[in-house]
Amino acid sequence: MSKIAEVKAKVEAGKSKLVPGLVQEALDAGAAPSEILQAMVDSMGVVGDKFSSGEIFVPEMLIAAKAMSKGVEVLKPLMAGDGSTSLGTCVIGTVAGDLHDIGKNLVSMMIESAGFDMVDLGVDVPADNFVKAVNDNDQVVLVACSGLLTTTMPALKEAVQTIKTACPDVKVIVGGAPVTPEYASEVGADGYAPDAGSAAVKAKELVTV
Ligand code: B1M
Repeated sequence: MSKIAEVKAKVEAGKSKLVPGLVQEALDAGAAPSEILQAMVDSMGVVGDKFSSGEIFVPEMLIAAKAMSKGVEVLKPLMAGDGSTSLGTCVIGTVAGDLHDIGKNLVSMMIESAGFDMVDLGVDVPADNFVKAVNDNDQVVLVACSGLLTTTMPALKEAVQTIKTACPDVKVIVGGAPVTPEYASEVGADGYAPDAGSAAVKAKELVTV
């Protein structure tokens, strides 16, 4: 089994203690950080499918997510930008009622690497807290809202509308598996991205045009 295949298998199995070492071994064997990251994202897809089919339950999903987060910690320094320029501050969070943070953390990492200073509000963030963070921090030019559940799409809409009403000069970007470009524009977001890499590209585009 290749090192990357081992990383993928151990993330799926939720082996938090083994994953960081295996990620390092995959790097030492010459694998690109993006390749290892994609393998771990694929693992979460497998975990989600197993959950949907009733093969595993919430605790197994949770330990797989923890294992992936441990692996991402090893990759983070290799994917972050050099911090030499700043495009301004980006406030990021997962919307109210939603506890999923892996995708949000990857998006945060990539937007940071594009040249933003990040203020991460975590998960389950009420709409007003995004506004408070815009007002409490210097040079906030962008707010990034993540949502992973179809049931929290109304919270995403409320977040975007609350932010745009209170802070009309700040751009808002949204994303997450159930979010579509149509939904993003319907709720009044300035931008949408399907994944972390394109979120960084879109973020830069939104504040530099
Ligand atoms: Co949950 N969960 N979960 N879960 N979970 C999903 C999302 C689900 C699809 C699983 C399934 O049924 N197949 C399903 C949602 C169904 C739906 O609404 N359509 C689901 C469910 C139902 C639930 C619960 C309701 C289960 C229950 O309790 N019965 C519950 C809800 C809790 C809550 O939030 N209130 C729940 C709980 C959990 C855990 C806590 C156990 C755990 C999360 C732990 C954590 O995040 N720290 C968990 C996990 C791990 C998953 C799956 C397996 C993996 C999610 C993940 O991290 N994916 C997930 C199944 C799946 O995704 N296939 C599932 C990897 C990550 C890199 O992808 O987050 O999509 P993703 O992020 C991508 C893009 O979406 C995008 O870029 C990212 C990277 O490229 N993106 C953005 C994300 N945010 C963006 C923002 C942007 C732009 C792009 O701009 C701002």
